[in-house]
Amino acid sequence: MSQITAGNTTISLVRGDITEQDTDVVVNAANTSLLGGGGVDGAIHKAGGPQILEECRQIRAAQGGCKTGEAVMTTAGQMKASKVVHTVGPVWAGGSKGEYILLERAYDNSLNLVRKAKLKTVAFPSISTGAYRFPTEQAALVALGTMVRFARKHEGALDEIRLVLFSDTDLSVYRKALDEVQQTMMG
Ligand code: AR6
Repeated sequence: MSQITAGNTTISLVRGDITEQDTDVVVNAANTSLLGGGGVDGAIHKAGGPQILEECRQIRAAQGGCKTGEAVMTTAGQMKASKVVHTVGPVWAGGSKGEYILLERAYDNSLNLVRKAKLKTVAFPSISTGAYRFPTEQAALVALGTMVRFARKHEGALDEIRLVLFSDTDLSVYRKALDEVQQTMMG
């Protein structure tokens, strides 16, 4: 399964590069400093150009970075998307340190920023499953479950929520999670 519909929103899985997505918004797997890093964060700043870091610095000056589970929005610079939502997922520490709820909040707060900006389509990477080591199987269920709940709660707010997976392995893990979500939440 590669896509489902919930509350008029298509939730889809693709293999690809987050920086090349044609959605209104792309989401960055940032850190609390908002000053850049490796992985998705490095790729987004490289593709979008220095304007993104400049806006991140302004946000830092105004509110002192971004806490884990929260999200902020900047321009997308030279990327096709018009905005970047920077969110900070939790660092995996075994699962009993609030990681699940913090990951859910990262997705939910990002989706709410997109909705409040009246933008219609958004692409997410697999937040926290790289440098932050959250197990992909569990992260996929959190990501997809949060998206389905959001789409139902805010019916018609977004047209598409896309998850962009960087490897075939991650894509197949997310496909399996989507099957599970389909059976447990949509059945
Ligand atoms: N497009 C889509 N997915 C990607 C891309 C890309 N261009 N590049 C990597 N991935 P990570 P995290 C995948 O480490 O775990 C940074 O240094 C990657 O294979 O980017 O939330 C930040 O500054 C993995 O599956 O994010 C933070 O310090 C997933 O995206 C920290 O890493 C997330 O990997 C955040 O760590």
